Amino acid sequence: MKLVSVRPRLYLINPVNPLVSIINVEENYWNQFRVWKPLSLLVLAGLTPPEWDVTVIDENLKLPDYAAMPRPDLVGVTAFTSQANRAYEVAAEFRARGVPVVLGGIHATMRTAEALERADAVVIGEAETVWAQVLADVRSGALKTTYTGTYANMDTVPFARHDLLPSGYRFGSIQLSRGCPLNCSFCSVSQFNGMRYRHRPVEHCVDEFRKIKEKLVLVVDDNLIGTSRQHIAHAKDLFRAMAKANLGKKWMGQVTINMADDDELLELAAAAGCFGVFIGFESPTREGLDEIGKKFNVQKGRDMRAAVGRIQRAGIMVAGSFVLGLDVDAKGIGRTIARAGIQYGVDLLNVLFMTPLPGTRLWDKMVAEDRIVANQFPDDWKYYTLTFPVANYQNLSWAEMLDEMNQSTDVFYSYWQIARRAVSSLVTSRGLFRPFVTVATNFSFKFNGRIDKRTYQGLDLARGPRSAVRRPEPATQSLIA
Ligand code: B12
Ligand code: SF4
Repeated sequence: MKLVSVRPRLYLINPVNPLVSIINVEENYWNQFRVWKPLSLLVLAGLTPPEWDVTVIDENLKLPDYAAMPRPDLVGVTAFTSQANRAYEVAAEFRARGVPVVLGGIHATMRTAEALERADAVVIGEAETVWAQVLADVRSGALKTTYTGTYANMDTVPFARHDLLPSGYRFGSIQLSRGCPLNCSFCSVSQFNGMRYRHRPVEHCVDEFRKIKEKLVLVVDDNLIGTSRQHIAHAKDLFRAMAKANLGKKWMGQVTINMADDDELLELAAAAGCFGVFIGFESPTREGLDEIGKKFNVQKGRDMRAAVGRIQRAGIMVAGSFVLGLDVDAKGIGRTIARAGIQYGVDLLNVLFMTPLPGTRLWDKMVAEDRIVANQFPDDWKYYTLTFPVANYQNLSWAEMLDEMNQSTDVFYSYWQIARRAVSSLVTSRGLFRPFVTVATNFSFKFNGRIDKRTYQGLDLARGPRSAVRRPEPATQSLIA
């Protein structure tokens, strides 16, 4: 049926994960320092022609009463895998009222058939090349079931509509590049955005930064500096332009450890407003890195502690991320990871369970080996937050996985370690901002660990393997210095 409204109404919805809210402020005061704006829908809104009346809804802030809201003409729902079943509930609610629903984003792309059973249309891949067509087809009453977006030309990525969400977010967000060549086994970025870095023009980046109201910004790029000399040169140009524009923002981003190798890069990043970086160390052992395929981290002669120290001396805090539950991981890995985090000197430790997400190399391997245990889909997608065990792990039962996770939190986030980190960042930083952020985020992670422990009590451990298929002799583990 054709849409005759002159100003059709579009709702763009970011569904909440029912188990783990990204920003559970009621249960953990410190989480308010980690409240970021969802970017995909703001970009989609930027791609939407002006005749559409667009409302962006983030269920993480508050669950709306959709029935009490004006009936939209079209609903677009995004979802990471962990949000998929809530996305389907939202879709069902609107479809029951006769409103067409389009699903898009990483999960709908990787599980298109599943999404198509629950929506009128699915946008596969990046939306820049197809969204205008979807809207035109809705208007002419000729919506197709699938639209496949190709990798966007980064000159055509619109400015995100930062004005569309209410205030209340501690962090604004922005994307300056897409893609990653490293293709780690558990990650879907190389599959979804491609193995080549695509950069937005530097002047677009600077101009869009200016449009963000929040003083703190999350740069969502998967690796802001890249891995080759050419990428680093681009990053320097970008940081120079940002510093020159005097944006008055403090931002954090994701990088690889090679950032520490270039003093000029570090200085420029700090001058551009960088106060923190998130680095995927992934595993404290060489065998773990081999398993994941992140050989980049095992470069000869790399001293992780010295590298982290160099970044911190530039005034930039370092959050380290590790994966727990690799095939080479055995009992004691939780403490080993915590000790590696302490030894490297990171300001923050983020430990996640190895989780086969659809579309990754790990998913293909675990499906082939019949190791996926939480497999009642779509309902079980809610466990795919990387904070629940979902598969059959080689050397650890589910109860042991939870125990290892709790141990890593208890060791790294003991009050003594938090106090030690606060003092160390006071001594090495140029001002109070970094020490404050260190303490706030440390408490956020510490108390989220407690919430997780409670959530685990609701997990049906009997579903998981009680004892894992242990290998006769766990391989000797060589720790990365
Ligand atoms: C920023 C980010 C976060 C932020 C989210 C902030 C927020 N409020 O949204 C935070 C830190 C909170 C986060 C959390 C998690 N994240 Co995260 N995150 C990202 C990251 C780095 C960037 C996302 C982004 O903003 N991209 C920029 C936008 C513009 O791109 P996009 O989302 O792809 O959107 C485009 C298209 O997909 C499409 N599209 C998207 N939605 C829709 C909807 C419609 C209707 C249409 C038509 C099109 C469309 O159009 C957009 C323009 O082309 C991605 C990696 C990546 N490169 O995307 C990982 C990523 C999305 N995260 C991932 C994961 C696993 C998680 C966690 C589950 C675990 C974790 N890492 O801690 C949690 C979620 C916890 C929970 N409770 O559910 C995975 C998801 C994989 C999957 N299959 O689900 C990713 C892909 C990274 C990876 N390693 O694989 N994340
Ligand atoms: S985990 Fe990071 S480095 Fe590895 S493929 Fe994903 S984005 Fe790239």
